[in-house]
Amino acid sequence: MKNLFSVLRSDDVADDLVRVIETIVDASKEIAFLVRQGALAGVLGSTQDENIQGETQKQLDVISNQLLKDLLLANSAVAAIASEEEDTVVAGNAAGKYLVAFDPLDGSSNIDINGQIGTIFSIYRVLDGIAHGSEEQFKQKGAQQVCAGYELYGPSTLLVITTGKGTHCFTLDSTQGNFLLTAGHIRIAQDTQEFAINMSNARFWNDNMRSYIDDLILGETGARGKRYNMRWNAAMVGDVHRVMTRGGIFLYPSDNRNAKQPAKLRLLYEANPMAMLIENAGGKACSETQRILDIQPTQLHERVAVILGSANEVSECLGYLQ
Ligand code: AFP
Repeated sequence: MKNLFSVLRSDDVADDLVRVIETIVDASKEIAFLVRQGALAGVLGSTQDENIQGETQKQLDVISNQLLKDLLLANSAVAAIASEEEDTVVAGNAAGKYLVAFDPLDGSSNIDINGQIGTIFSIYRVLDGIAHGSEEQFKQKGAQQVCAGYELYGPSTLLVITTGKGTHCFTLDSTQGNFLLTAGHIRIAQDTQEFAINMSNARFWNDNMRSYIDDLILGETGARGKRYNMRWNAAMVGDVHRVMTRGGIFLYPSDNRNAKQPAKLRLLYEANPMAMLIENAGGKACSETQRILDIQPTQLHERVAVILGSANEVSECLGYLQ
């Protein structure tokens, strides 16, 4: 079976970018070990601190963030990092060519229940003529990413990654410590009968989104004429991986719970990397108004509505919204 680095080389990925990916993979192996040890490693439970998102940090959020931050900033190819758990950008080597944005542990509410959790990452090239280590460096459209991926810490530890030449899935062979190719050039089914959304927010959605979801629930008795099933992992990595594996549509729409914060998911280190992965697997990834990879970021931690997955189903949903 091919390993990660032979696939990256066959995709002509530059050596210094391979080194950055290798650093992320090394950190994720450490995180995977700690996740598997759970209570035995003393990594469960919450800290007394809140992050810039206003969320109470779990111990594993802090540990995962520190691992990725330390290893990436020690890599001379990395000019700066941005993290869900960091208030602002952390500068690295001024001569570095790459920027890395990441959610060190996505699905934190699943940590203490032994649920699916993961790491999401996104890599850009440094922009010339913009201050080293500035937030401006990270305000690049998702279409500018040179690499995106997630690690899923589930029954097996998976790495799903794209450098723009298809989306590939690797499984960690824990006997040797290598990620081996287990699904190359993933193709997401264009149609689906499975949707993922947090239904408890239904009363806060706009009418068009409610109408779309109502028709999914009506199934063969309603406008869509076919039955739909529902899943909700409460961890984007788990829901997106199910979509990668058997199709589906994942939605976190805007809602009116908090007028100052209508969307929940973060653009830089959740929506953009997942959008690049989904599009490279033949799927579609949009906000409620446009292609996610075309969005021009204005703030480091900005949030965006997310509708992604099987291309035809995403188009159907957008038809209700427009
Ligand atoms: P946490 O990392 O705080 O658990 O949030 C996970 C997440 O950002 C994303 O991974 C999930 O899809 C979504 O939030 C779950 O949100 P709800 O808890 O509102 O369902």
